Amino acid sequence: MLVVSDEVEAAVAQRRPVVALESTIIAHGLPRPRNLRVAKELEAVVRDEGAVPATIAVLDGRPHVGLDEEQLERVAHDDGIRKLGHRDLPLAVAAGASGATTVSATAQLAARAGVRVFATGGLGGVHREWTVTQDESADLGLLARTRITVVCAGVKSILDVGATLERLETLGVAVAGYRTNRFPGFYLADSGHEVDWTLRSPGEVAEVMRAQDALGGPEAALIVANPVPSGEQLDPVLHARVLDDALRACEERGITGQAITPFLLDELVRRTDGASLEANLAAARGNVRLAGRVAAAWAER
Ligand code: PSU
Ligand code: MN
Repeated sequence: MLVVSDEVEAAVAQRRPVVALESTIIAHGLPRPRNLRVAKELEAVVRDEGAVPATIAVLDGRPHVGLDEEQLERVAHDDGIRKLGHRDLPLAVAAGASGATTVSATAQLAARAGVRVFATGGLGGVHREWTVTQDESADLGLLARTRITVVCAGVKSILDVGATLERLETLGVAVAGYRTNRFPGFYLADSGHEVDWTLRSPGEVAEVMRAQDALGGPEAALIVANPVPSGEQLDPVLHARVLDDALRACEERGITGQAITPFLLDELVRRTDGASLEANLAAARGNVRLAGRVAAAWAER
C-alpha cells in the first residue's frame, strides 16, 4: 500500500542515510509560491549532507514516501490538498483522497518505510486554551508510540510550551537539546523552558538511538530540539506582541480544530512583514541539515 520511491527504497535497504520530511509545512504552513521553492531547498540540504530526502504525502489515496518533482508540485500548489494527521490516513486511503501529512502522519509512514530520522520546523503540542478546548496535537500521542528521531526547533510558539513539555514527560517521549540546555522556541532560540539533557554531536544522538533500541520498553520517539541560530531568530519583543494579536484574531474569528495552526502561522507572517517566515525557514533549514548528519551517524551503526 505504501509507495516508496526507488531511491528511498534502495537507501533503506542498503542502510544509507535517509531523512523523512513532512508535507503539511509545505501545503499549509508556508505561503505560495515560496512553499515549492522551500520544499525543493530542504530536499537539497538533505542531499548536501549526503542523505536521501523522503518527503511524505498521500496522493490519490496512496501514501508516498519520497516524491518526484511533479508530486512535490502537487502538494505545494493543489487547492484540494487536505491536512492529514495519522488518524486520517486510513480514511484518505479508502477515499482515494490527497493530503499533506502532519508530523504524526509523517512519522507513522516514515517508520513503516524503515526511515528512522525525520526533520520538521516545530512540533504540534498543547494549545493555550487546552482547559476549554482540549486541543492537543496528535503529534504527541503518536510520538509516544513510534520509534523515530525527530529533529525540530521545539514546538510551535503559538502553543502552551510548558504544558507541552509536561505532556511529553507523561507520555515518555525523550527530549534533548542540541548543544543547549534550553528548550528552543521555534521562531526563537529559547522558549524560556529548560531541558534535562543536552546532546553535542550527531554521533551522540545516534548513541541514544542505539540505547533506545537496546533497552526495550515502549516504542517512543527521541526529540532532538535544535534552536534556530540566534542571529536568525525573530525579535522576541515583536514575537510577543504579534502573537498576542494573532491569538486574539483567531478567537474573534472562531477558528477551530485543524485550521488553528495554519491560521496562526499565516497571521504571524503577515503581522511581522514576513520576518516570522524567515525565522521559520532558518529553523527548518538548520533542522534538516542536522537531521542529515544524524542519519549519517545512524547509518554507521
Ligand atoms: N512546523 C512548521 N509548520 C507547520 C507544521 C509544523 O514549521 O505547518 C505542522 C506540522 O505538520 C504539525 C502540524 O504536525 O503543524 C500540527 O498541527 P495541529 O496543531 O493541527 O496538530
Ligand atoms: Mn488540534
